[in-house]
Amino acid sequence: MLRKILVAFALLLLPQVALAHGTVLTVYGKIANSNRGPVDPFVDVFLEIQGIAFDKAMTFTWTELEALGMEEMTVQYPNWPGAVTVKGPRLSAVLAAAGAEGDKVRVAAVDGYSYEFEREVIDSGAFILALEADGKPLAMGGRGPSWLVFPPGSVPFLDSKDDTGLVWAVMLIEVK
Ligand SMILES: Nc1nc2c(c(=O)[nH]1)N[C@H]1C(S)=C(S)[C@@H](COP(=O)(O)O)O[C@H]1N2
Ligand SMILES: [Mo]
Repeated sequence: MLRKILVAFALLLLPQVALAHGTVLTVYGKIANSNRGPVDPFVDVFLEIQGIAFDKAMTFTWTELEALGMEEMTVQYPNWPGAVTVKGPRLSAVLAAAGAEGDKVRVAAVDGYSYEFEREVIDSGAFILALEADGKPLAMGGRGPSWLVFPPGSVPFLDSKDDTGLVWAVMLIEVK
């Protein structure tokens, strides 16, 4: 009985362990810091089929993102059922860790959706790369592994009637 409970518990934790130790975010483009080399067509098959190419990049595990400092923020958009409290590092902190040098930042998701922001808008606003929402880690199949969240009105000229630009299932950041 105890063994069954332990096994069930371990299985529940498995996805989190994988996210903790494996890369959940890759930052590439105009960056000064890097911890990996070029796209390898075999290893990096999903980047390859999406036509993503770089010579170097900075990768982050869940744990590394968490270590950049978890900030909490509660936001609500008109098309949401209610307010959501997210927790995660500031996007500015992620960009600083990668030594981002460009003035434009494109945040791209697993499904191919992406949105581009001016660096100064990111740095002067409250842009959180959320790892948790309402106390729960974001899931693959949900809005995970990370979700870019900023309050309505953060981006000039972006209509705040819905949450356009709040990229969920974030996988890549391109600094331009
Ligand atoms: N990964 C991903 N994030 C996304 C989108 C998307 O299609 N894919 N759509 C964006 C848009 S345009 C809006 S309005 C909100 C809500 O869209 P959704 O209902 O498709 O999530 O999520 C934003 N983030
Ligand atoms: Mo949208």
